Amino acid sequence: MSGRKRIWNRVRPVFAVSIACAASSAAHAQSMRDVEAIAKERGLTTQDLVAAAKTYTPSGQHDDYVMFASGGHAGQVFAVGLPSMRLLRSIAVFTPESWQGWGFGVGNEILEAGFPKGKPNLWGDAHHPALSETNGDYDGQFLFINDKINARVAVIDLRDWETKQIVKNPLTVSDHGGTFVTPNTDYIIEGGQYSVPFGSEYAPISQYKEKYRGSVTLWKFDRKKGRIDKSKSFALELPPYWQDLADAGKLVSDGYMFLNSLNTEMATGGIEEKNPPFEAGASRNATDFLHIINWKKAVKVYEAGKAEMIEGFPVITLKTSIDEGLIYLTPEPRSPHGVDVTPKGDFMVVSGKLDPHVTVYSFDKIKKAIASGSYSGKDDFGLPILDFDSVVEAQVEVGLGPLHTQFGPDGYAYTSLFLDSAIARWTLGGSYGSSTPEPDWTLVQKTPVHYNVGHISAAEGDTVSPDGKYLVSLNKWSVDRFLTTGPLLPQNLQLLDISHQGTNMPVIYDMPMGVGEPHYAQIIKADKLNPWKIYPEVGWDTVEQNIDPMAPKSKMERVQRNDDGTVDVYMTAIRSHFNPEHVKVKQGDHVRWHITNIERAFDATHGFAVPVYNITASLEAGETETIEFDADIPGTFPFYCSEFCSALHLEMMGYLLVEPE
Ligand code: K7E
Ligand code: CUA
Repeated sequence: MSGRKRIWNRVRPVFAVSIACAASSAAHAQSMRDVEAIAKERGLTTQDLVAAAKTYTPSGQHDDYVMFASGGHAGQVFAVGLPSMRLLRSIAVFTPESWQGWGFGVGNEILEAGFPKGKPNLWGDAHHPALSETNGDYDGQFLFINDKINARVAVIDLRDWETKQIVKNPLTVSDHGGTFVTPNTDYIIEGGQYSVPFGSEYAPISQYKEKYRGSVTLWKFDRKKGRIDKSKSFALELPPYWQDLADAGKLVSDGYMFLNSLNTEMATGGIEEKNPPFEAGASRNATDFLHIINWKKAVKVYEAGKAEMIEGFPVITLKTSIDEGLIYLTPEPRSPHGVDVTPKGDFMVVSGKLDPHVTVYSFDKIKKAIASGSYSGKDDFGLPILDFDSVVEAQVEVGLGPLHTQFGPDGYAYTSLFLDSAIARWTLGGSYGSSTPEPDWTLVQKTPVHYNVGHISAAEGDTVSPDGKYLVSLNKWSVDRFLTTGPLLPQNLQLLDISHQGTNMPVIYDMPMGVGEPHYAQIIKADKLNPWKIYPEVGWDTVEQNIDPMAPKSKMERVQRNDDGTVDVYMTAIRSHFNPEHVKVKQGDHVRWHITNIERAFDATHGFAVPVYNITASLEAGETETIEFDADIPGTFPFYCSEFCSALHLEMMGYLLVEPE
């Protein structure tokens, strides 16, 4: 401190300034004593104080990154700021969410479009979020996420952070290899998981090999419309292995995609019939298959009309794929999990859950092996198998239970180790910049995490230009890290500082996540996101992202009875009243209730809630919603605004009067 004071005195030799300086320096010294006293009282180490300084974000100061984490069986997406690890928002996707009114009047048709076999399904197992990309880099426009339990894909528009579309996969009933985008978001990849007969139709399990099938679907994304275009989407038939995770090639490997798999044994379980259980049967072989698929060529084959319609959806059959040379296999070590393409697109990293290594495949070698046409064999379905030794670049021993790999900007890769409960940092050969040691593939260090890590996510860590800086470890168990919350404990999202090269990679924050089980997350630089502060115009239809011509406007509020016995309510909301306040209908009327929030102020959200009728909505400034219901229950129903919007918020109410027949 005295050093700094001396310099200040030298550059500003004014007596008054010196006094002020001395005073502030005294205050500073007092603050430091306070910090020391607090640290002592709370038992904090110097490292703890450094971690706090790295993550504490004062009021009004914004985070540098946003992490979009899947909500697991909460069926939602959670947006978390980094480095503060503050939960910023949940985004309702597959599961009704009452704050946003999702499924309670808002988004009902979007949810219904995803109902499998038309059956109302009101939850999802949200798995792998994927941010839209331009040239392999996140562009901040859209977010996609899959639902593993029912094989659905959702589209979220990052202008308003709301779900716009849910599509149900017509072929498979569970998916895991999604969502992953191609480098310009032309396609969203959705790989299946547990094989079923196409369309999830019935077939006895004894016909597994003949009737059951795997698949990978390429959903065409129309960026202009912000929607998946089902009419330009197609799938590839795959053997009934359990295709697992996927990744799209990029840069040198652009045009290809990679899926790992398990249960190439085609075990069918049946522990109750004294068969080996799945866990044994599906990990009998020493290797499974990495699927290498030329998706650009597949698009051409599809566009040439060579796909077959199955379950009303175009499918490139295995036979066509073999004839056209679309799919190649190569062995991957025991119970593989995850396939992650390096930033330059030159290597594919596969982990073996039961193998302490990550296996690194060279795309260059893969291309050469395909071109040479010399295969080490074919699988039971006739797919060519590339010789393992001819396509592998390296195997790096990283520790026990490797799962997922992410990347830094400096030639480092990071792999989660489930059994070790650790994150491994290792070097990606020598081709990645000068900061890494000589051309080698070496484990640099391991940092313990708590506990049972699944996915990890590094800042922009699966793009062509990873940022480094932060890595979040999504831990499945938290055990003793927090207060015990009964036998059901939160997940633990741990933030690691990876900005220092070499051996220092400390955990700097523990974030309990007491909602669902986040699986995977992607972390984007906050300044790439450019969300609306309010809807662009009053009367905004948030599905069409345009003005709703039917939107109620100020001075045109009314309750309109139509000849066909339906009733249209045209209502506006502004602090602190609805207009109209009396809505009188007759029992049996079909009611279309249109409401516009005509506010233009930042954050001026109103709620709309009706008792008994199971209706709730969140109306952001400018938003129009139409809520439809049958007024089948007569009575007196006070509706009200459910957001504490103003001093007279409690007065923001009205009566729905349903006159008995
Ligand atoms: Cu590894 Cu479902 Cu992405 Cu979990 S998956 S860990
Ligand atoms: Cu509007 Cu409370």
